[in-house]
Amino acid sequence: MTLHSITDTPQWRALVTHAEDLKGVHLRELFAADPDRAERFTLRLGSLTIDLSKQRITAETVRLLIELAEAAGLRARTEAMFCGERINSTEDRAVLHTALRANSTDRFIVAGEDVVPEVHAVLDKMADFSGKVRSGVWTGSTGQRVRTVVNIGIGGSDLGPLMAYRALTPFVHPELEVRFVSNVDPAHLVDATADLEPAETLFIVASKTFTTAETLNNARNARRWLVEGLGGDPAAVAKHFVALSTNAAEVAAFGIDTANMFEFWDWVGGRYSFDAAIGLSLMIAVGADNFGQMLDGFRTVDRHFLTTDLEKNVPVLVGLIGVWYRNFLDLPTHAVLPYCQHLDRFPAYLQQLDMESNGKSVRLDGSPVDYDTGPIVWGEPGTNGQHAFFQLIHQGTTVIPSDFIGFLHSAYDLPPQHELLMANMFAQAEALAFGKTAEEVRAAGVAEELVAHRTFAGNRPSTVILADALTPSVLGQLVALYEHRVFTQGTIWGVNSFDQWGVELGKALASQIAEELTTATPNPGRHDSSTNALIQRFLDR
Ligand code: G6Q
Repeated sequence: MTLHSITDTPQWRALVTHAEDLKGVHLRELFAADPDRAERFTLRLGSLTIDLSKQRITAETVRLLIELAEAAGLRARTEAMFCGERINSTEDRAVLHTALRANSTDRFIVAGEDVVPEVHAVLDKMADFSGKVRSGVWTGSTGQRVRTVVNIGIGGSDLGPLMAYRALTPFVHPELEVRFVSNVDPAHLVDATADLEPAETLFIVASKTFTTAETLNNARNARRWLVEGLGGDPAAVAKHFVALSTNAAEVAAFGIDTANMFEFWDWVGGRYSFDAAIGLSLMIAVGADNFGQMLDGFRTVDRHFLTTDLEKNVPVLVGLIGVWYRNFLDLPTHAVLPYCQHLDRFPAYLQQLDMESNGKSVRLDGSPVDYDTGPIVWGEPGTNGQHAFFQLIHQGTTVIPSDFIGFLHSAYDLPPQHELLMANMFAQAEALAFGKTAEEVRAAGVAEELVAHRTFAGNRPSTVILADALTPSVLGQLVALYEHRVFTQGTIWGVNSFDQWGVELGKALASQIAEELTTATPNPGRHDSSTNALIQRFLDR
């Protein structure tokens, strides 16, 4: 049975009409018409304050978007996710990353079994191991304590822990460092280990499937580096390698004792997995208490998302505003601009979360969509971006809805730099929304021939997210907010946000050519003339 397209619904059509009405309306007019606009469109969720007032929306826009969400069955699909239904239909899996941050009294059922006890058993095992590494009780094969942890993983087994480790830098154990190796480019592993002592190094091989070529190749070469560096005894591996995986057989085949394996489950997607075992490097760095506070932050937002009316539901509202821009105002990209150096990898993390989840062209039943789906997500921390691509955000021909994320307090006391940072953030959001008219430019005494160049149209929308400080809990809240935003949008678009066949394709594609390159036996019958020439050029090197 082919599903009706969401574009056929009266709710969608009402939004098309509404967009026509609102297209010519400037944020200057919306603010002038409603002195309470900032208050009206500012929401609170846990420790987060979310100011949506500089979005190109009215109360009517929100009302119509919520009707669309209801027509798309958002409430029912949310409940289905939390109830452990197999909503990842193309892989026939439940989607229960929310169970990873459950309280021990919560129940999350997969195939008739409550998974919370298992989740807590793994968290306890992680806490025990992390504590031993942090205190020096866990030593390497020569009895020396671990100084550096190297996480070897890619995609979902890299971006989450890497982003969170950097975000929580002030919470990291002063005598420990975590490095992340993901790329199969030998430079990544070689550079990351160049100045390390094998005796003081712990490798964490993070791979849900334990079959990912990049990770296994890096892990094999890391093992060689370790064993050679420790006098050639392979027994050293047991004290220097642990695994994070769902695949015990492959972990054992690699030579890691499964007693040193931290398990997760097929109902956790890679990009949703750093609050489970994939976060082990993070837990070692910041300790189990901070990790637990991060999980509390996630849970705060999960509960809000599951139980709050759509009208006041923050992930739902920010998700719907994204749909509004993508489908009704035809804006193809979304920028995430943290004014916080510790969130420097947050945009990259969100790129995977969002683009891998909603970068889809068919609906759940396999029929093609007749509307746009996931936007291009990108960004960099401010103020750096201001000196680079912000020019296009201010004056380019593509309007880019942006999220500004900032904190009232810095982790470091270095006056007046934090004030300056935040002043920039507030000023950017203000300038994007209100712009500068030609009259204002002239009034400032600008020469007539420069007036057009120095005029800013404004009406460029943004969300401002503020929190007191970037604590573990706040980080969990932020990530969960974006996770459920992505879910909301995927539900409106009727796509499966939990598969990634494009990634699987990438994994398969390279293997044929890799064989030709490593064995120096080209197989021209397999490829086009361009690919054959490239392969030959490589083999002739
Ligand atoms: C995430 C994706 C993908 C995956 C990597 C690594 O949702 O599935 O990014 O995380 O391809 O896979 P493994 O963890 O299995 O090595």
